[in-house]
Amino acid sequence: MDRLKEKFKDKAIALFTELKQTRKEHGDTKVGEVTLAQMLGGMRGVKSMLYETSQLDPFEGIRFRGYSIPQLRKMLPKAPGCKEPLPEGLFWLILVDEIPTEEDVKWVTEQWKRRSVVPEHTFKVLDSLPVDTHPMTQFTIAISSMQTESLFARRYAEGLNKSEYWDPVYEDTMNLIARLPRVAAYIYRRTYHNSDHINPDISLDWAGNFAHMLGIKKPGFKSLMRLYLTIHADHEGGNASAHTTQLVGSTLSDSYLSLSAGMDALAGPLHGLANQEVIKWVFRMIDTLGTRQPTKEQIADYVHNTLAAGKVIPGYGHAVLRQPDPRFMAQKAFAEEYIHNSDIVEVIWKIFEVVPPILKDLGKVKNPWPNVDAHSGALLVHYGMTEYSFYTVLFGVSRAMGVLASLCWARALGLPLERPKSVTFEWVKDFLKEEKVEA
Ligand code: HAX
Repeated sequence: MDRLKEKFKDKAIALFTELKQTRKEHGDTKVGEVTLAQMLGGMRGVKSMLYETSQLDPFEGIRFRGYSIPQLRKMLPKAPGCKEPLPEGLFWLILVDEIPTEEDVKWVTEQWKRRSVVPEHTFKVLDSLPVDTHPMTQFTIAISSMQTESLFARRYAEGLNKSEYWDPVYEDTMNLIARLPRVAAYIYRRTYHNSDHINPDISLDWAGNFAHMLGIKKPGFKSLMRLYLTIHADHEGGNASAHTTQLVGSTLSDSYLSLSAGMDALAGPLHGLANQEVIKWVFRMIDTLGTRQPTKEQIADYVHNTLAAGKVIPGYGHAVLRQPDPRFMAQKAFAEEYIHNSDIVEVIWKIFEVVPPILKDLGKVKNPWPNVDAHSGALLVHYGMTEYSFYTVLFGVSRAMGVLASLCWARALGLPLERPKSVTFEWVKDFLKEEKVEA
């Protein structure tokens, strides 16, 4: 058994035992009340999932196993000559709740290299799709197509003891994460670069090699990818991509099918697709105004027009956060350090000054601040990746680490099939009339 798996097994057995005992002793304890507003309002704040790898505070933002993004930018091991953390280290941390050593991270890099061979039929499946198929659609199809390799599906069909479910889920997870950069780079090169594919560079780390296969050569892009893939990985369990992965996984669908479903959720414009929507909106604004250096007044007018047209301002607002997203702030800090005199970055920073007061004035927006997606596109444009329909795939490659590490935990803890109760509006009206609890 490999060292990460051994460590995971020890921690999982301990937590499984404790969880079982806690449920036995405190199973009837209430952890919250569900109001009608929550039921009709997308279940905001309803505590109904166990999710180990990260937790979101409305004001502090995300903590991965208790560590904030600024802490992790300092503490996680780095590639030689790079100041940004290696995503391999984040994966180790969220899976086994320990800050990895340099040696641990090198080990993950090596493992993912060894496991990175994509089945030939996945490339054939991709090549059979119209080249203008949205990259997120190509991505989910590619992930599903690799399901032929699922060890969990094979071992389950052979008759697997449920105490061992976590083991092939771990193997599928490691294999799948290892292969995603190659799959994503293949989609990028076939869609925008006439299928002029670039072979992997096995001397590089996971994110560095991904940057290399994408073919973006501007210095600093590898550093950006390391940061980008670290900070997008996880955002506790209730967000749509994490929750979908967990829900589908709870049926004992394997890592491939669960992740593919999670990526379908990420592809919605209120979730991960917002990163493409932001830059699309900014490009349109620049075109409409006829300048790459709009004034704050011009931006404010454009924002008012967008709202008047019944649209949202992409990249602003959040279902949980009530402060500027620390993932936005980390990208801003990166730009302040490495990017100077970029019109597109300057526009993003002006929008950051202009939009919050306007959204606050609407009186209904609970969080007027930018989220992760408000900044990422400008960084990518700066390094030369202007094909914004691809941006959510980058998010997806990163998000796979969080949701799949959590899937390992879900199987190790024996979490059951998810099956909440739904009611009809007729039931709601009867309930309110009689204030009677459903039998
Ligand atoms: N622009 C305009 N109106 C907004 C808004 C925005 N950015 N954010 C919220 N609102 C509106 C809502 O549409 C809602 O209006 P109605 O009552 O008329 O329906 C009202 O304000 C209250 O919404 P809320 O409670 O503040 O926000 P929700 O929890 O319902 O929704 C969203 C959270 C992220 C979906 C929302 O803020 C939004 O649509 N933002 C723009 C899209 C976006 O950036 N999505 C990415 C979010 C982060 C993420 O998942 N990244 O992957």
